[in-house]
Amino acid sequence: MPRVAVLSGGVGGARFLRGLVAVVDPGNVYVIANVADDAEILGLHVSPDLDSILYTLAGLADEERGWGRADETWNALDTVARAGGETWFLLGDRDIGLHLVRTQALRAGDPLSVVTARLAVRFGLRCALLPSTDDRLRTAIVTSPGERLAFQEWFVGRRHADEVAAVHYDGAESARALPAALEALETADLVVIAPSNPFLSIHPILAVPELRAALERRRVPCVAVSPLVGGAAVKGPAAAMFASLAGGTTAAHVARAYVGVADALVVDEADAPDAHAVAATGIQPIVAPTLMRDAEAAAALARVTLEAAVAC
Ligand code: FO1
Repeated sequence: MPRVAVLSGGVGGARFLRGLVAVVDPGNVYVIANVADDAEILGLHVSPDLDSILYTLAGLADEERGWGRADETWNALDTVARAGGETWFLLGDRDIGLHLVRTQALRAGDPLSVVTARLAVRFGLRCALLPSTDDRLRTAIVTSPGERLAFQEWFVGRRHADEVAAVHYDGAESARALPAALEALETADLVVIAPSNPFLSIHPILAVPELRAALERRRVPCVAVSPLVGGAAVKGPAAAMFASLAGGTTAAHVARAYVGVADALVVDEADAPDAHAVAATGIQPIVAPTLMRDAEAAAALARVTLEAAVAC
């Protein structure tokens, strides 16, 4: 069984991981997750990408909303509203329980990776869930008029409506990679970049110098999966960000976001006409259905990704 290290953001990455752990031994899967979306909301430390992965792999995610728990209730938030607190970022009752435990542990001095490992065990995960760093790393968005916003202020507060002129990863330069994440990259038989937004989920991981260096000196294949289908995002602002930051939304634009780190890019059948342009970037195109409509489709995509590595 191959050891697989996966760089992942939230919802798209989580769905891909559900497929992956169905086709390889979860004990051989090491998820290196984005933490640059993390935010302090109502005094609680929220880690959206870690939690999307945790909830999805535990079978507890709200599939339709794409974040938070299924069967959620909002009593705590109703009380927050009544008490005059901030309610722009929706925290459900079930979700809050997790943030309470995480926040208490962080305040007591536990690193995020230690808390996350404990939560992963408690929620029955069999793969390793590794924050990319234990240090403070935060995405900031510069909008086209030049306004600088904290990530969640732009994403949730403004519903990612403002055009993005630049993205900053505050703290990345001095952030130390999580040693277990480095080890996962160094001992993997294969590295996968999940179908996540490169600008919001994958580049903040690669902005940690030790992680980028580990990926650049790897001797094993790295296969990325495109988050765009026919130039559009399945969910979220990826296509709009490719348009404003990379000048287009074709599969070749996605490939260019991964030059130097990926050997192959899995693109959707809708993007087959762009395969030559992907190849021209030096990254091998692999054409396959990439929409993860259900668990079977996600498992099939994981299989294609593993097979692509053999062909690299
Ligand atoms: N996304 C929203 O669009 N609105 C919300 O109110 C919201 C609340 C929320 C609470 C907990 C959590 O883990 C995630 C939440 N998200 C919400 C999603 C999240 O902020 C974004 O999807 C990611 O950060 C982008 O990857």
